[in-house]
Amino acid sequence: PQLLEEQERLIATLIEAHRKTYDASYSDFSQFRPPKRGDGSPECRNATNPFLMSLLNSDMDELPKASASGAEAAAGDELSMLPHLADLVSYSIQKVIGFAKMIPGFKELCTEDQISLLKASAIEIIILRSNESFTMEDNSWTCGSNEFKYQIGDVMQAGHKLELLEPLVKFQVNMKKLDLHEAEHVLLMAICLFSPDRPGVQDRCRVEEVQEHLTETLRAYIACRHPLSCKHMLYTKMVEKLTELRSLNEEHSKQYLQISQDAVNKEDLPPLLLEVFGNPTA
Ligand code: 0VQ
Repeated sequence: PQLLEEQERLIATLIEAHRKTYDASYSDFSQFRPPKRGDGSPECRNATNPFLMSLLNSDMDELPKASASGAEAAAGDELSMLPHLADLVSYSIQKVIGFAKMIPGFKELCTEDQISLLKASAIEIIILRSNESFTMEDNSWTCGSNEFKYQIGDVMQAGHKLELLEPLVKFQVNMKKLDLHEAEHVLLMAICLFSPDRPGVQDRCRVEEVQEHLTETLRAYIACRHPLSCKHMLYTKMVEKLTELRSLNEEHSKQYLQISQDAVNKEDLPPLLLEVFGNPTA
């Protein structure tokens, strides 16, 4: 197969849409509430035994007052990265919405279907687009300075657990290894968005039509643009990534529900996040 002129235009539109909505200088990140990382102090590392810690570290043989010990500081460190990461994800959702609106066929859907597709795919598209900042050098998402370098431990300090983070990092590494062209990267995000089997979608046929057009364009692109040596099975591997994203999405939903219930400061979660991922107190 060869790339039709119309498919070339579609790819150009998607690349343009992504460039307009993904700022690779990450200059907006300083506007989010600041990241707060554990200070690495003994109290912090041993947050589960603050009283034992303080007795072992002093000559006194009396229990310290709860407020004077590391108990509160340590407890206060829980979910310390949540405000920053919640702002980053809320910002990312806004960018994903901007990207979606520029995909041919999205605006033609009714608003209800647009909402259903975005709600269901937002975290998956965020996981995909975040691969651009992910580096296999130290398995981190590096978004400029050290302040905006995110490692597993940072996402754990937002309340997430290894059940999500371990497969998430594996996913990022395997995505990186696919070494996708920008055209393939943006097509995969668009294909992910136009999944007809998401909950609540009314006009499944319209969504499926657009998705098939996107997948046909991806197959044609790989067939004629990707070097012979590495296009072997690439399309299949990309489709497998969509399956992995579903399971990451499911685990994220579970952990997000727990985080949103644990969060003492309800302001930690911006309104857009509550609308997209759910508001347990609503
Ligand atoms: C940071 C997005 C982009 C870039 C870097 C994100 C990064 C996740 C899923 C584990 C964040 C989840 C956050 C929340 O669950 C909570 F509550 F913890 F804050 C939220 F907000 F959803 F509710 C990164 C984080 C996550 C997924 C992938 C990557 C690292 C820059 O490329 C770009 O949009």
